[in-house]
Amino acid sequence: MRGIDSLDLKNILLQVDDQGIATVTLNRPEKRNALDLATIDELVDIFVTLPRAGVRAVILQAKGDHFSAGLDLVEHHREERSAADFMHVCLRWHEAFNKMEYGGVPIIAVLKGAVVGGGLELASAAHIRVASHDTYFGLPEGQRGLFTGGGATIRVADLIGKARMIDMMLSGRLYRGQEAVDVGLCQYLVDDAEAKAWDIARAAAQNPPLSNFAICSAISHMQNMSALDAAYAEAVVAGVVNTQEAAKERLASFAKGTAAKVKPAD
Ligand code: 1HE
Repeated sequence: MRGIDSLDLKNILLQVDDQGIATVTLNRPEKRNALDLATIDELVDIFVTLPRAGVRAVILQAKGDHFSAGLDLVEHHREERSAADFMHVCLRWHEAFNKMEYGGVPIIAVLKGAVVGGGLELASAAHIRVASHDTYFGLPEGQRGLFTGGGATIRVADLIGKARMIDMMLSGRLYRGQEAVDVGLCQYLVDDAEAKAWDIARAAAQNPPLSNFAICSAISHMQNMSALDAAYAEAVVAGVVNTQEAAKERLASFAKGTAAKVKPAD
């Protein structure tokens, strides 16, 4: 696929199958997939490239027992960054995560173990989060003498509300299990998160790419707009998507009565 083979990746593994489903695997398990700047650079490169390469869906996962321990604290300590340096680090994180959230390709995160700090910020940039029973979520920035810098004030607050986010940061509270689903940190809690993520990715990949593009970019953009502007933008997007060639056959089969009905299986 276009551009994928030329990517220079060291901390992340990337594969694309014959259905156009990409697997992006964080590969620093010995550092609990802590996010150093090189990894963030690789995420930027990957998520600039995948949508343009025609990928239909992405599985975001990690090697080892933990999804991600967040900011590479050892690198951060070693580099003795100035405020300006770290501001630029954060801007790079935002570049990566915005490319994910607004890129128009469904990203399904497979979560396990620690999903903490910047690891939760990364997971929050995916469109769907699937957790296993050992997954736990935290924002330990306060306890480390830090603050979120990878978009948690936007995305985590959006998922769980500001009161819960503030509580997590002040008290070090961790969420896991059904409670994590109930507060909105993940949408699925299953025994086999990878298998579930693949089921979702394969289902999403059946939708026309233009529909998925709208679902995985327009909704996020519209959340940033006034209701009036969002309604206008929605009409424009629907004008383009709902008249696409790829929808015609599906609509024809519905009109003939041969399309699948929208009903629970049992
Ligand atoms: C790391 C990191 C890291 C592990 N940066 N190297 N995030 C945190 O505060 C979470 C910090 N990490 C932990 O609490 C624990 O490591 C875990 C609970 C995730 C895993 O525990 P465990 O017992 O399996 O592993 P470990 O023995 O603690 O760590 C194994 C190695 O990974 C060790 O390196 P080694 O060279 O001594 O073997 C650790 O140093 C390394 N490691 N986590 C660097 N985070 C944009 S702003 C975002 C701000 C934040 O993300 S703050 C939250 C930071």
